[in-house]
Amino acid sequence: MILKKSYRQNLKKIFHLFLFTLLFIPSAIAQAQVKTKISLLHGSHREGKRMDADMARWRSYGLGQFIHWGLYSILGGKWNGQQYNGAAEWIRSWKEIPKREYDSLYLKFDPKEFRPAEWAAMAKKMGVKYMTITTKHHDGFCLWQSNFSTYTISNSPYKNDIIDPLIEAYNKEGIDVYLYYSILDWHHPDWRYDLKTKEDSMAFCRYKSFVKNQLTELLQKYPSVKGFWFDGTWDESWKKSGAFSDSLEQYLKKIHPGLIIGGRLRADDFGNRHFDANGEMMGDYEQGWERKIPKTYADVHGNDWECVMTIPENGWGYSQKWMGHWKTTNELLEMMAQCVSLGGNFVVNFGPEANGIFRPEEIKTAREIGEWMRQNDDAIYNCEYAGWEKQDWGYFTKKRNENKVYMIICNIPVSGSLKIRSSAGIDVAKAFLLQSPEKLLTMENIENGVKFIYLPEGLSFKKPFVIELDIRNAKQVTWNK
Ligand code: FHN
Repeated sequence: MILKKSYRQNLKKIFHLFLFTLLFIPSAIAQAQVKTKISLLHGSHREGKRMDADMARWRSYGLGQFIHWGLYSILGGKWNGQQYNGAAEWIRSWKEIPKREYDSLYLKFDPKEFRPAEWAAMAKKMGVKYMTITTKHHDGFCLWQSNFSTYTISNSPYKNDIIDPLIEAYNKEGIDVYLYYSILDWHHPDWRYDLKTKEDSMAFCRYKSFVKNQLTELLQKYPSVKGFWFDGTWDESWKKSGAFSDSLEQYLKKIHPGLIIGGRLRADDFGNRHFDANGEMMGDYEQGWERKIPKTYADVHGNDWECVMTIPENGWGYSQKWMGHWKTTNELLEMMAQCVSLGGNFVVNFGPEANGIFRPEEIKTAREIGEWMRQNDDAIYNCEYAGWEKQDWGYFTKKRNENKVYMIICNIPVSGSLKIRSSAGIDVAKAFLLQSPEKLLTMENIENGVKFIYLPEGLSFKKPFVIELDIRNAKQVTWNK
């Protein structure tokens, strides 16, 4: 009986030990794993955001313009009467089109209607603060007179540099210019998708020198550019070139202080892109938000970020036929509000025709966004995440370093009152429609920072509209990992 009791006690002890192991060891291992950083030579080199003046300027833009223009614009998504179903600028990769024929299109590139000053004036009226132009897309054709390639605008019937007058015109309007550059190059003989042989590695080595030469040339020719927008960095050859991409970024920033480069350029020691093996962002801002927008602030990990958006469903270069759903101006305005409310910039893409003319739908979109911006840009420029709980009527933005929060309203509740819940300790002194600052809106305190703001009776609206809240004790939102 005694033996039996101690046996039972032992069994109990073993069971408790087993339970303890089951419950605590995995979490202890997980904790240890979280804390152990993988040692990387070519991972992220910075903790937190870049805090210099150039980056502060980038952060304040709110709205940008992307332009995809090149040889693909001549075809507009059609070859031999057949419609290509992919993005128009990818048509060269379509099996139907003989590569030699696509690569001869430069002999037809002659944009007689290209008026850089008109492009810049349209962008200015739209309210954009920065513009990114494709200097070389995946097809390899260069819109500038590069000394490192013969596949350039110099050998087209047009002959003249596209990039130089464009930068001049945009800068004249006070708009910063960024240069898109595709690492992937379908035309260059030394481009490789992967490095499987010694020959591949030698060719790709030459290709990397070519890239470095071209980028140096771009910075020397156009010293006012603010940054590069890299693309086409997903192939194995580039992912295996982490050390090179790291040294390239450092070199470019050394020869052009203040230069801004997003997270798409680099690969780490293991070929990870955007974020290194420790989950840290590489580059100056998150560049993964293409045709999608984060839903919450947690989705952007406290990083700077930008969203690039097409007006049609997909397709960046000119397409004779726009496919899928075309976003209305109101949809784009709401997307911009969402981006700025989460601390990001919103960039709308344009794909002009090969002759240099924008399609009517794009001209209309630019005009309508501009009309809205002229009345409401206070809620967009130099604004950030407010840190307030999102409500169904729309989005909060907050002016950086000021006691101003904006409500960008996209849906009015049937009650006609808008609920807000400010962060703890913040008081709302007054609320008014941005369009009529003299008429204060009635507010009702409910509980714990919850308020209702009553809209004037009979208010009707066809576009998002803005309420400004003048607040006390504004706080800077900080991100804790
Ligand atoms: O393949 C390209 C595409 O053509 C376009 O340039 C977009 C713009 O963000 N980037 C690539 C896909 O990520």
